[in-house]
Amino acid sequence: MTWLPEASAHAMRIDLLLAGLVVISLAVLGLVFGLMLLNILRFRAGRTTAIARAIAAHKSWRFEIVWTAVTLAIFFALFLWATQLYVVGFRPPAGAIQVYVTGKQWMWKVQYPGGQREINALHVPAGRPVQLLLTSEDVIHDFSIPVLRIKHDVLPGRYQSLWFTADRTGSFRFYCTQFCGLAHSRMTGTLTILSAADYAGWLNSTPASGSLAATGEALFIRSGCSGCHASSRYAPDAADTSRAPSMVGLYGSRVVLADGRAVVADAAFLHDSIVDAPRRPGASFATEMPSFRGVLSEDELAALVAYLQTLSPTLPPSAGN
Ligand code: HEC
Ligand SMILES: [Cu+2]
Repeated sequence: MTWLPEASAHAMRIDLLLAGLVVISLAVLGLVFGLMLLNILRFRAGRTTAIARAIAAHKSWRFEIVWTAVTLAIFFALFLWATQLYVVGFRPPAGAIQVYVTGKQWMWKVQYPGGQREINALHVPAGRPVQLLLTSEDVIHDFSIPVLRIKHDVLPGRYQSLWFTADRTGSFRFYCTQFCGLAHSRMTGTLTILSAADYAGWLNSTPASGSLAATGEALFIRSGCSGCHASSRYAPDAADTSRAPSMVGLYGSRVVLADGRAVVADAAFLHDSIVDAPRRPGASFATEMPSFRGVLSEDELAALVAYLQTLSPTLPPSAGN
């Protein structure tokens, strides 16, 4: 659709769903108002009531059941169609490029795995899946890229994930779509979709102070994590889990939480565990994990999460999300 630009196959699917909803709603509207009009004309004052009685005698249960069931089936099919699109939006394919996006009154800070940083700008390659890990440093924001038909609330203290594969190059706007204070309306930025070659060139020409994972490794030592957690497959600390669980192989593994739920340790799990360590049932460690809420900034947390992912090298980044 040219009057509503789209930049991904997902956007086209969302538009198709919208068109389907509109068409079916219009059909229902037409049917209801058409029948109303018909009956207004048929039973208008002055016509003999004999016809009315003849028609009323025709009321049948079969007819009632059929039209109720058919309507229900149509709207249930719409529900399944929409649910499927919604669920897909939260399952990034393995190997997606992970980009960390932090909302803050009133700007968007963006960090790339290579260590590049930007403000109110997002560069991505066309044809490759990109996962956004969204969080806020203050109030609730909402990250929306209309041209890709994706948006999600951005909450302080936890990660939300969105993903997309853009399929055309160009520059488009993204927005904060949750009123978040005085300068909310200026909390926008530019999404630039580049060809694979241009993206590689852009990464090279944008200064970065070491990859995100390398920054995270330094932080892991500086913040004291390494005092409790093993983070190397090699001696000396490889198998030492007396003080705390090992970070090796944690990312992408299945973990059981205190409430009995089993979850896959994805980027959001790592982030949320550092902010507030989950109590594992039956865990007995010599130490207790302190909360790092407010101690580490979201930029630092992103670096730590990127680093912890490299400790599961058999998995491509973001697998298992
Ligand atoms: C004083 C020791 C200590 C320090 C320092 C510490 N942790 Fe922990 N951490 C623990 C313990 C103990 C657990 C297990 C909690 C439980 O299951 O009850 C844990 C749990 C975790 C988990 C969840 C893993 C799981 O298997 O449940 C992550 C992720 C984590 N820590 C990362 C970090 C990072 C990153 C840092 C540094 C910023 C850090 N920890 C600092 C002791 C510590
Ligand atoms: Cu905002």
